[in-house]
Amino acid sequence: MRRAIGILPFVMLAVFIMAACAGPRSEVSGASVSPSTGPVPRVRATSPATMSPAPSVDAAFAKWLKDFKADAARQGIRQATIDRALKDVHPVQKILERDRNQPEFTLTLDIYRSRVITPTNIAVGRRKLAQYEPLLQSVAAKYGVQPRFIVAIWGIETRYGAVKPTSPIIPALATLAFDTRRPDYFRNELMQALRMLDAGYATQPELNGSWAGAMGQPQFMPSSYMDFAQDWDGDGRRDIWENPGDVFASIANYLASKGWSGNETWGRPVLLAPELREGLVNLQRQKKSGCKAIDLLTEPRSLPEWQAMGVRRLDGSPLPTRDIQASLVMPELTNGQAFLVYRNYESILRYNCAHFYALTVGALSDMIGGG
Ligand SMILES: [Ca+2]
Repeated sequence: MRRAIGILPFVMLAVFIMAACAGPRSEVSGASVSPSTGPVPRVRATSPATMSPAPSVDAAFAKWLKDFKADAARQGIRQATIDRALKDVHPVQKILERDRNQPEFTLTLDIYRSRVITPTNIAVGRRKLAQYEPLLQSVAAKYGVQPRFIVAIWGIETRYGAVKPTSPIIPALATLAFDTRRPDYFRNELMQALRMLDAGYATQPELNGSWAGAMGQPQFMPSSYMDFAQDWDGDGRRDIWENPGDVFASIANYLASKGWSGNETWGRPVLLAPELREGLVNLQRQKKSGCKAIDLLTEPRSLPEWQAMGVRRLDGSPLPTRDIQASLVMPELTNGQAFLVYRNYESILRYNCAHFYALTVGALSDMIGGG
């Protein structure tokens, strides 16, 4: 993985995002596999560079797979689907290695953001916004999500659809479900992938994605596909792989279902009084949301309250007087930049539970613009 990092900045970014993830779709990140990387070699590959598993791994996996197949049958998935989907599936050693060796947080927010928000990515985002404006406006009207946010997420996940991850997701999900780190999460995702096949939502050759199973231009996990993907053009298929309307509507529907407010933005960078910076930890929420990044936000307060506590716009001027609830976030703790974020920011964190991701979506959406 580190070898690829040097070659492909986007892969590194995606891996970095992944390291911070905990949300429903965010066990993985977007654009985490470059089209040039190709399918990940299987454990049984004979390449000298590929580690061979101990025989006991194969035996343990075979037992696990037998149990999973029986479970899938009990859950009503047709035997033919199960047999076809899981034929010749083996644990993928490289995926186990990636999952167990996710890199430390070494990027700063500035570096991270500058690698995602390049002049090219901004220019392409603006061009896509113009190219698809009528479609995006229609989607925005239905779901109440501003086009610039849909385009920003699309751009960050798969570079506006240009990146097409090519790892078969069934072996990837089976490997991660068999692994001991997060078996329940990935077992459910594998089951949902089988449901997609059983229902004819996708064919097995179409089920390609990132190394951890995120699919299509919005990088949905199978469970997110089942729950949130949309058939915008009404052709009977929720095509998050190729159909722009389906892609946009699926992203918008996901955000809308996570509480998006179409007449608010995401937040803004701010200046803090020094004592507020030091005392931030005392203001953090006590609840557990399932997303660590959300738990690290402060309890929401009104803008006038934050103003009274010493928060200002970046230029030092007073905050807007608008009656809106905001939380304070400092993703790099006491030394880094501070942001006041609104309700929509949490919706972005539900898409991918990482502050760097959500802040970058916000910043890119501001630069793409368009309301
Ligand atoms: Ca469709």
